[in-house]
Amino acid sequence: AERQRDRVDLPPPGVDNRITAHRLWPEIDRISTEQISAAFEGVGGEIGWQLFAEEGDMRMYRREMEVDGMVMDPLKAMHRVKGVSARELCHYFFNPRYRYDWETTLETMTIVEEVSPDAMIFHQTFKRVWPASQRDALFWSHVRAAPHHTYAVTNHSTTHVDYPANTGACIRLFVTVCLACRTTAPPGEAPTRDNITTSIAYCSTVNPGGWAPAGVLRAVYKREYPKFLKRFTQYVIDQCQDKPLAI
Ligand code: 6CM
Repeated sequence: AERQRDRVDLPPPGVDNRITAHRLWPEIDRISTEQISAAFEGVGGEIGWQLFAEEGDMRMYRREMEVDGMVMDPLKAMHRVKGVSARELCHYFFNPRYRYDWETTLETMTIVEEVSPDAMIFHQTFKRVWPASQRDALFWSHVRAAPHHTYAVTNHSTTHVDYPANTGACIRLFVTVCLACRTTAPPGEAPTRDNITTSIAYCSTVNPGGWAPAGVLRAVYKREYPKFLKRFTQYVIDQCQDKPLAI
């Protein structure tokens, strides 16, 4: 039954042209569109992107950026995985049921609101990193299909009356994340687990929201982002192994 449920709430195939009336929808739509088109732009010719992690097909770049002494380094990662589809990767990234399985920086996660079947608002607290204060985040998350076997999840900070910032022990951080995935099969062949490759573009910009030592923050990112992307992709490969391909 669990396996069956997994299948039915995969993101819908094809482009979703549904109109929603939620107050956040225009922003969700606009930022998701921007993030998805930026995600697949290369880093090669652009100035300022430095490669900081490389392992197998995974490459991670960052651009050092500080605003008022706070680290805001944009991060961009490219990866390729075989045997799992864009739709499957986005399903496991979006669906909160799996988040504790692969997200190791997480302390707590609460579903604040279900905007629609493909959009939710989450409150999360992260594990504290010495000597900085603990952080939390409140963000909407939206999964969508795009042409050419592309699926993407965009997460972006928002506000909610029930979750005011900086009232407890946590400092509120601000995040914009996009996981964009595109699946290809060899020309003329029908896609199967044995012949598909999915290209992943993961972009993240985190504003720590308050003082945090730059050196510590950069060290945390350098260690945690590669760990996240390797662990997450392996998790999806393991989860999908004995399931029919969802393309
Ligand atoms: O994208 C990732 N996860 C998503 C689902 O949880 C979501 C999360 C975004 C938050 C990213 C913030 C991470 C910062 C964690 C450490 C905070 C400590 C502050 C330290 C001060 C010195 O989009 C995967 C995120 C992987 C992060 C490494």
